[in-house]
Amino acid sequence: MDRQQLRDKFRGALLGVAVGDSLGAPFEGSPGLADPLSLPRADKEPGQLRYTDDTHMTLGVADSLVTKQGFDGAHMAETFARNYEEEPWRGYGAGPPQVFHLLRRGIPWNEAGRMLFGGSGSYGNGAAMRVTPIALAYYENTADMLEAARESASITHAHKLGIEGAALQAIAVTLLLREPPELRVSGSALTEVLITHANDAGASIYVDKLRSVKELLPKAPPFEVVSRVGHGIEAYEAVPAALYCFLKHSTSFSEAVRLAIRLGGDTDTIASMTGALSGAYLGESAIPSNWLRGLEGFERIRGLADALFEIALGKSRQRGRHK
Ligand code: R7I
Ligand code: MG
Ligand code: MG
Repeated sequence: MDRQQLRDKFRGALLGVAVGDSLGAPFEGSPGLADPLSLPRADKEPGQLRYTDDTHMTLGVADSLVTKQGFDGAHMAETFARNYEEEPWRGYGAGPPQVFHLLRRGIPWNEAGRMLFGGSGSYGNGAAMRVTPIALAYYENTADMLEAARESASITHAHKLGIEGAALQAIAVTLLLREPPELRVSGSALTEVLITHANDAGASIYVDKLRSVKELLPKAPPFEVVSRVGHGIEAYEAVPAALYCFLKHSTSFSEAVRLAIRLGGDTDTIASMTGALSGAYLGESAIPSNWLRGLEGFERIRGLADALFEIALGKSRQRGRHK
């Protein structure tokens, strides 16, 4: 794959997060399954598509990776807390602000997340929804990527299911970055890789849900996914649901994101994770230009994708030298 195509995929993944989030946000919590929704037109004013916490936290991950040229837990936690304090109205889940409060009381970044939900940590989808920049920066090295994905997740989502949701989403993004879109991804093969990962991690609920995704994919209509997989705020529902939406329409960014929104439930987050997968596979060039034009922070997000691309290339050169 040439450099230009790979950079297009990096941009597509990060812009995909923000576009899916912004388009899905007005429908968060809707029952879904209704008649096809007419999505807001975004071709009027730049900035009309406003993103939520999903993108806000993703940009925090990206900023921290770029500043530190890799994962630094204390720095990333501080970045999250500061961003939240500046823009607390982005629609955050209940857990992360509690973690930020604990951090401000001096609790270390790698302990605060574990103190939530009676000491079990959160299994919300908030770590998976923001993991894309980790997948980008470490896209060539699965072991390093998984370590960074898991540690970054644990800052706010220390429950094993919160962490493994982030790991699964990150693996899917890296595999799709490496895949040239002309080659038509095999949904069944990609889902199998994720099932193996979930199995190895001992996360059986993901194994079950991913098996359902695989079974449901060839069938029509797609909405059985809501009853079998779910569309909720839990990572073990939202991550497999996003994979389903992407695979169901793997050659069309807009169809995949529209399906995620039509499923209802946690629409901004599922559409955002669907957008990350589709963008990583098809590239920025596959995202409708009116959506990109309307996106809040478009230039900044694209610039961060380019900075992550440079980090990834730097890591690749370093690995080459050490071989
Ligand atoms: O995961 P999180 O950051 O929320 C992300 C969601 C996305 O939809 C965003 O768009 C935004 O709207 O919020 O926030 P958390 O509070 O960590 O997790 C989300 C919810 O999952 C919690 O508020 C709980 O309702 C539930 N939850 C749990 N419930 C019981 N026991 C998460 N972990 C637990 C648990 O261990
Ligand atoms: Mg949100
Ligand atoms: Mg959401």
